[in-house]
Amino acid sequence: MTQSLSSPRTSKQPILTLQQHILQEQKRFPGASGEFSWLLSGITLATKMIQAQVRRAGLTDILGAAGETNVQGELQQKLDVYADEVLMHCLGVRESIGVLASEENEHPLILRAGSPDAKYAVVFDPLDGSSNIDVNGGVGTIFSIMKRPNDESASDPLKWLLQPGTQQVAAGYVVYSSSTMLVYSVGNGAHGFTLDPAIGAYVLSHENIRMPKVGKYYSVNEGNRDSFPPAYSRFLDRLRKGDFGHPYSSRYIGSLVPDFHRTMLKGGIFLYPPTADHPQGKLRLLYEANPIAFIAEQAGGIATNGQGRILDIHPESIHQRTPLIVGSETEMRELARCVAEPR
Ligand code: AHM
Ligand code: MG
Repeated sequence: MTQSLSSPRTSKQPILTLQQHILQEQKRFPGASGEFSWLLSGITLATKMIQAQVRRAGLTDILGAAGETNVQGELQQKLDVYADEVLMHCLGVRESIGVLASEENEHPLILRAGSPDAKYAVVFDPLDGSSNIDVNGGVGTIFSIMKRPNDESASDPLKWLLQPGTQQVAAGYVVYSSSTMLVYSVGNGAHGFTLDPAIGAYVLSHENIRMPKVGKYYSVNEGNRDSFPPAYSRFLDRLRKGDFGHPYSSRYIGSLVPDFHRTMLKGGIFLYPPTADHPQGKLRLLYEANPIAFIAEQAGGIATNGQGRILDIHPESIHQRTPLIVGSETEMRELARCVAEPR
């Protein structure tokens, strides 16, 4: 099937870039100085650099593997290390950021916590699902932004990070797949932008995303099923049998960002419950579950740890794990029913 190209002059839809959208959003905050859009531009620049390398991933076998020198004489890095360094670099120079934390580093990077200009903390997973790189599967970057606390706890940079997800001022992700797409929210809906590689700009393609109230797919690593708490097995049986209106199909990549992105656009449910190997869940609260839950709620979905709302959890450590169940209203309600059943 061929795709038709419409002329920008005749298209009814105005072309809106992410940069313009962020500036528009910022106007909603009286007295905003522009520093927040400058901060977000650090993330967009970094993700453009990351996607450029992700697109070349298969070539590293030809041009040099990680840890080797390639034909241009450059040292090849593993992509997740590269992604981490790019984000650290692009965000590290933004004066408004006091603290950075990443999945790749055990300890947070305290940049300028004492400075009055430093108002934000950013946490990120630079390249989630990176084992998918070897097979041309989708991967993603996930980020969450919090404000410096406005009480005495601000003197401890760790406290900037250990805030519940409700305190996120912005969150988002980039999915590197058949196209590169950035989805973000500042608490005013979730909006998606597709990178146009020809002009190097993220262009608004999915305004005010709404998660369908019910879907057709569930997404879970069924290999772990024997060690799920029994309520999850019961729930999966009921999904398959059609107890909730229709039989469900399964879709699972094993890469959170594209698995969630599909769930948000098509409806349904994504589950990473506690397992024998990961009794606290596998996914990380601060830079995986929280930003995904923020986006999900902004799109009209629900995100829990099986017991309560993800965004209400008070984190105790930066790399803390949590079960994550996120999806459409209908499936999330049925799961909550299964979990509450006496057994
Ligand atoms: P990573 O941070 O080491 O990449 O692991 C996180 C990934 C998620 O993207 C995905 O949802 C999950 O691990 C898949 O785990 P599993 O392979 O156990 O199903
Ligand atoms: Mg990860």
